[in-house]
Order: sequence, then structure tokens, then C-alpha cells
Amino acid sequence: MLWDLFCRVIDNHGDAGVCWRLAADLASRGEQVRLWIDDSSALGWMAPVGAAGVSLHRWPTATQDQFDGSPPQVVVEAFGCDLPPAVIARMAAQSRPPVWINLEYLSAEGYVESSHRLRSPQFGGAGAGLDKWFFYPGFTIGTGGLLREPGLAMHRDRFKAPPWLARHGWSPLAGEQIVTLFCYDNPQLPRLLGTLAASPTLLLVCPGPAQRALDALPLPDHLRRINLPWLSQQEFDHLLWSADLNFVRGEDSLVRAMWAGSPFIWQIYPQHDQVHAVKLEAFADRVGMSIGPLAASDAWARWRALLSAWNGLGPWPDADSPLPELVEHFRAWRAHLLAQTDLATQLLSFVAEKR
Ligand code: TRH
Repeated sequence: MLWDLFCRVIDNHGDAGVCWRLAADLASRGEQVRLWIDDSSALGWMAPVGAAGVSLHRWPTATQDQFDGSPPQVVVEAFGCDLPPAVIARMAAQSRPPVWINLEYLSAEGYVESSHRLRSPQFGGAGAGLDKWFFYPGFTIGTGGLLREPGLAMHRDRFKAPPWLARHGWSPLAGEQIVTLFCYDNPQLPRLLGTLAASPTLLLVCPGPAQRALDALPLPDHLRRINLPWLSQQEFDHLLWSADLNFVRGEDSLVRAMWAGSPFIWQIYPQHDQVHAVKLEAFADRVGMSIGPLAASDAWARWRALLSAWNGLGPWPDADSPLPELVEHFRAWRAHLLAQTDLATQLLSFVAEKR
């Protein structure tokens, strides 16, 4: 099928990151995808070699000549990005209109299951008479699942971290643990450095706020830092697979840290009205519910305390990093998620059903 996937970059890199991953995933399964994006600059480093079956297009303007070519069978509006009226009018004019899907943000909150697959009939405007469908990614079988391209688990299992790290010049010294850091501005950073320095640590720091903040902070003993360049999405995966602990943020790097199967701490995208606190709690509860008796361990309680503290939602814990005891917990969480159907597979069945 031909898919038109629309993406507006609001801020940061998650909008483009999620859309690119979805486009490439669908294309790897034989679909044709046109990705319409208002700012494709980040794709230069995320996806430098592109992907067979995915073509990139500038966001269509109101009077659109650009929006010619074959009519799509599926239109995905990522994160409620508001399609231009010309695009909607064209959908309405198709003798068999495309399946129109609004792909939502990822959340573990309860409303996701009840809102997933809901129909939104369009009563007015250029799309009057069309249906738009809500599609929610998520962590339970009642949701649209998570992006997980075919072969991911196999690639992850076969990956050998030491040669990959050596090739980049990022090998740890004997006895060092590897911690990656991808975060927003975070006033807790000095405290984190103190916690990490309890054991010898190589901190691999992603571009952005983390590097800027660390430039101005003294590094405690036992901590070594290397600033990384922007990596392609594939190399970013390799980075996460190479580490003992990953600090991730937003949406897409969180999912990739979960597939890495190593302990991680998530910095949630902060919102002014504090709704992110509820969202973070729902996520931590969901993981806890899925890992059975492991959630009753002291290490798990310390992980939750560190997660809250890193997000500025709780006091900084005095205890040591719970890292060494958490590997089993995150393997169990990944196993739980691997048993669910991935997002692209679910989208394909949904479209087949609606067509
Ligand atoms: O950049 P983000 O903070 O994006 C956020 C979230 O999506 C958030 O939910 C949304 O509301 C906001 O944007 C607008 O974090 P995220 O989602 O992890 O996206 C980063 C992308 O960048 C992801 O696809 C991974 C990719 N990446 C690389 O490919 N190479 C790199 O070196 C790094 C650090 C990231």
C-alpha cells in the first residue's frame, strides 16, 4: 500500500524520530511510505542513508501543487499534527478514501486502552463525512503496542559491544561501568554525578543539554566523560546496547532503552501543568505490575526513588545506585513487551480491517 505519513516537528527530536522509525519499519515490510515533514534537518544524522521504500517530502502548503502523485491508501497524522486542508480535501475526493489514522503519543495511563481504535467522524470542513481513527501506542495488549521492527531482537542478541566501542574509541577502562546520558536540562545532574561516582564510570554523553551542563561542572573522581556526536538511529541503538545503564528521555529513546534490556532511567518530557508526573507514575506502575515478584525487591524501590528524583518529583535518594541488582528486572520487562504485537503489525491489521 501507499502510506502518507505527516509529521510536524514541535520541539526536540522525538517527532521526527518516531515518524522515521515507523516509516522505515513499514517500508521494510514492503509498504511504500511518503514522509511529509516540516523540518527534516535531524533526519540528516538520524537516517543518513535513508531507507528503501521511504521518500521524503516537504510539508504541503495551503495551495498545494506538490501534493500530486498517486492517491494514498493510508494517511497517518502523527501526534495530531493537523493536516493541511488541501490534503484533507484530496482525501475526501478519492473514490475510495484512505484510512485516516491519528497516531498518538505514548503513555501508560489508563485512558490509552479506552481511547485506542476510537472513531472520530468528521462533521465539517474539508473532511466532512470522513472518519479519523485514534491509534495509541502502549505497553499492554489493549493498545497499539510499540515500534519494534522485524529482526530487532536477533540483532540485539548478536551484537558485540566491545569491538563496537573500540571502533569508536569509547572503550571503558578495566572495571568501569558504562553509563549513557541523553537528557533535557536537569538540575539534578550534579547529584547524579555524585551517585554514579560511587563506582568507576565511563559516562558517554549525547549532544544537547547534557554536554552543555557538564562543560560547566567539575567531574568527581572515578568519573570519566566522553562527548558523543549525534549518531544515526541504528548507531544510537548500538550505544544503548553497549551500556550498563542508560539515561533516556522523551518517547523514542525510552522505547529503544527498553529493547536494549539493560537498566534505564527515563527523563519524561516536562509539561507546565505537571501532567508528566501522573504519566511517569503510570509508567513506573506499569513496569512494576509486569515484572512480578521482582517489583517487591529493595532494588526496585530504589530504582523508583531514583526515577522520581531524576525527574525532580522526589528527594534525591541517599542509597547507592541500584544498578547492579536491576538487570533481571529489565530483562523481565523486555520479555513482557516482546510478547506483545508490535505497532507496525497492529497498524497493518487495523488498516486491513478498515479497508
Ligand atoms: O528528543 P526527544 O526529547 O523528543 C521528545 C519526545 O518525543 C516527547 O515525547 C515529545 O513530546 C517531544 O519530543 C516533542 O526524545 P526522543 O523521543 O527520545 O527522540 C530522540 C530521537 O533521536 C530518537 O529517535 C533517538 C534519536 N537519536 C539518534 O538517532 N541519535 C542520537 O545520537 C540521539 C542522542 C538520539
